[in-house]
Amino acid sequence: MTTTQIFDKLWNEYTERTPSAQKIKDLFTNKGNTVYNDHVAFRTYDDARVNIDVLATPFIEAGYEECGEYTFEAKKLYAKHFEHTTDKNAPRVFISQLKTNEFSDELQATVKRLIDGLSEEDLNPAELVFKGRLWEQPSFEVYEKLQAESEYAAWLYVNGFCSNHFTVDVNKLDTFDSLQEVNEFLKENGFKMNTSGGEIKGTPEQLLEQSSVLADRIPVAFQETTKEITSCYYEFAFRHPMHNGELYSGFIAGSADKIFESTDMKLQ
Ligand code: OOG
Ligand code: NI
Repeated sequence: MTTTQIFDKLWNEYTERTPSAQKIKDLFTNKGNTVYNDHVAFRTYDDARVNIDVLATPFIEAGYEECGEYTFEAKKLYAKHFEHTTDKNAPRVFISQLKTNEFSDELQATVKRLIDGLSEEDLNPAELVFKGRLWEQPSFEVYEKLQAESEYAAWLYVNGFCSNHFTVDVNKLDTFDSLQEVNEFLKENGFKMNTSGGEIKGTPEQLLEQSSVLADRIPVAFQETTKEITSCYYEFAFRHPMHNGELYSGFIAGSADKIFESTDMKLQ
């Protein structure tokens, strides 16, 4: 698949789960902007059958390479970011994984059981990012046990493999000059921002400023009952130039740590 085909398919699936993202994109477009993506993100468990490197397969095949790695001690996560080697307009890709062996035996057994239940076809690396939840209809009891240890683990149990967020490249918006302006516009239009660690994560000195809306909530049919659970969210990024004049292209672990919380049920 070409880069365009990959991101078109991902966007279609993402906006079905995240109606707010399409609404926000339309608001920008109606004001005369063309919306470009800064990056798209994915989550996974660190099991060798589905880890970051496996999820990265379609991107590597389309010409991406690994560019940076990040560790999140408290949340027990590890992440890598990828960039296209030649197409500078292709969005960056950010993939994180849960360090399962730092959690309870029960959590580790649950994750192993879910992945053991998948077929070879389910596990096709070229397709995994498009597949969503591949395992059992979720159990609310299992969900709550995972959530007690990790919001990320519980979110992934329900939502599966999918683009967790797209990110608007604020530098390329014609009618906005700063992330502050974007945030005010979103709030005027009734969207709720993730305020964990402040509405804007990162500073001009860190060369990357980021904000995000809280994740949408969608009804999930658990085995026991139907509940509204967070799906995905939309992020906004403004990059500053480095000494050589080029825009900074990496991520900031301290900011990312708070952006992850956009899907936390506790913030809703
Ligand atoms: C990823 C959170 C981090 C960023 O841009 O720093 C991130 C996630 O929520 O899966 O996207
Ligand atoms: Ni992001």
